[in-house]
Amino acid sequence: MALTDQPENLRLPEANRAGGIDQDWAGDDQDWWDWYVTLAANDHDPADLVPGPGLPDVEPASDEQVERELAEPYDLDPAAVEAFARDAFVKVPGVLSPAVVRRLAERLQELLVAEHGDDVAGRFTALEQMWLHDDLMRAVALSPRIGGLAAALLGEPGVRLYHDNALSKEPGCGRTPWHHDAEHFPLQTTQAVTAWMPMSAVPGRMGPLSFARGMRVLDEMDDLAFDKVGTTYDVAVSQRLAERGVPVESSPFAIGEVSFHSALCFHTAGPNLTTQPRRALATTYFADGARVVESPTLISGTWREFLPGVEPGGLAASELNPVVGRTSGSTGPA
Ligand SMILES: O=C(O)CCC(=O)C(=O)O
Repeated sequence: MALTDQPENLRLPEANRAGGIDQDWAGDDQDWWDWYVTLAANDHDPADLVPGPGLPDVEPASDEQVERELAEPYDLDPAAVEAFARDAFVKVPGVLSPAVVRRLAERLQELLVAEHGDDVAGRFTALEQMWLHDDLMRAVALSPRIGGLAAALLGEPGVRLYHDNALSKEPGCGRTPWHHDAEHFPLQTTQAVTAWMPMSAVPGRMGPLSFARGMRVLDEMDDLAFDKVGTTYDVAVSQRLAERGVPVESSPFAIGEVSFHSALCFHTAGPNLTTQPRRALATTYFADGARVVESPTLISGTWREFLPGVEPGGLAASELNPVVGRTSGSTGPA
């Protein structure tokens, strides 16, 4: 406890400890994740780690094969579009081949170790804006296949890239707190979607992304206050979902399966109780034409890096936000 008797969270940058959430995040993206996972309630310290599934047991694709696959359109079942509109998320099978997953997973391993080293047990390590300096990661972030799926699911003629992310839940890392992304993205639209692309199969013990079913779940949560210090928001969302009987989809991911969740989707992830890092590439897209909100909060983290030169209220269309998905006509970057 601080002298004021207010609870403290030492993972918050000092500049963010006083006041509420209406302030700019003062740390970097990794600081944000190190703080964010402290907002999740965990019953006990993760123990008894078991081996994970390993990487796909195939030869990795060549870089050319990765680029080719990610450039090809995916034949989306119209039922998936309906499911997304109703449920706020959908899991789409076979978006990436096992060989492509393997190649991307190997590259991601190199990038993560270069940035964070290998003494990371129990942490949630992240990377963002990889596409600016890595050709394979650029093929993912600017992928007409993934961007096209995002545009089709949102029903938008064009979607722009917000950012790419690597999300590595290291062995023994606890839960990801319940949240929805509309408060993470400082955008005046909820027409935004994140493609969560696991870099292996993700069994239940590894912490697959889990989703509360329903596009209007936010209506049930409107009165709950975000807690920037402790776990009360995470606990309150979890209790409210149970009280209101909101179904939660918490199933394993197969190799190559990709989930798409709306900015309105409440989601969480379990702890990683395996000895293998639970890794995913997550790319977020939003409707072309969206503007930045007037007052971004610290929950939006390092948003200025993703929208350089764009001020609050401005059009979210910097040079780092190309149109990468279209529902008709060209599917390439604008
Ligand atoms: O990977 C995780 O555990 C959380 C990811 C997440 O919340 C997101 O991609 O929106």
